[in-house]
Amino acid sequence: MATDSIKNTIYIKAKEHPVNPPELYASHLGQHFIDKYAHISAAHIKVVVHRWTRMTVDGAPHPHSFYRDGEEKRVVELTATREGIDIKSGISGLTVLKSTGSAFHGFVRDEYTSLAETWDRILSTDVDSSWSWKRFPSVAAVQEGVERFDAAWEAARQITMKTFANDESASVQNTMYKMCEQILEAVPETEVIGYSLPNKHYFEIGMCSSKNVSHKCQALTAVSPDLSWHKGLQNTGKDAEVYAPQSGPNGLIKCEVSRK
Ligand code: AZA
Repeated sequence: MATDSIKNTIYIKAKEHPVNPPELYASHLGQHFIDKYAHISAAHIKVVVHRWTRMTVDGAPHPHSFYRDGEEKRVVELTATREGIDIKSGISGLTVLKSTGSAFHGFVRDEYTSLAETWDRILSTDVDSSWSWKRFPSVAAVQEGVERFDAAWEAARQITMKTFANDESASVQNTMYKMCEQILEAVPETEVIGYSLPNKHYFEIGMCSSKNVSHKCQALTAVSPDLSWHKGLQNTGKDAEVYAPQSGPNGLIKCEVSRK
């Protein structure tokens, strides 16, 4: 098919069908290609929903004005075939940070290890989360009980934020596993939950002058110099108040948890 015809089809189907929830719109679109063209065996659809939140003006919701309240997206990836419709829903780009309640210790230490153990650190990431649904036999099956999609998105978002905030995190791995378990429990029609979380580090300025000097730390002194040279300023451990966000490389931690 010409991509131009595909583009036209996307517009026309958006006019003919509701675009919310995105899972239903993607199903209509995907099924169309399978039904209409005998030579097409699979249609892959990706829908990205941006945030537009209604403005509050003079204390009242404005009738026609909106703002982009963050770069978080709601994402649907769908494959339609003659065997059925496979849907993966998700969230991407939800940036979160907690200032304490996160540790990382007890990991393998050997001649390749330079990372100091920590019992208290800043934890920050850009959440990329997905939940894959059991196969739907038809668009009608997607349509029936269609409110499941918004409910699952709300639940996944709430579970992600509540667990991130309240968990005394032993590691990114442990916290993300807890999120997956809860989404599987909350949304019975899902089969696989996935997270992909970059570990966005914020280091105390001065940590390289503390007793736990690591090779990695020494390499970062250009970015995070000790502040004690200035009138003996202390900024490590209990005195830490000023932190420097680190650029890459950093860990990208992924998991998938399924029922089986
Ligand atoms: N998991 C964490 O939570 N923090 C880390 C890791 C890890 O695998 N590696 N460095 N810091």
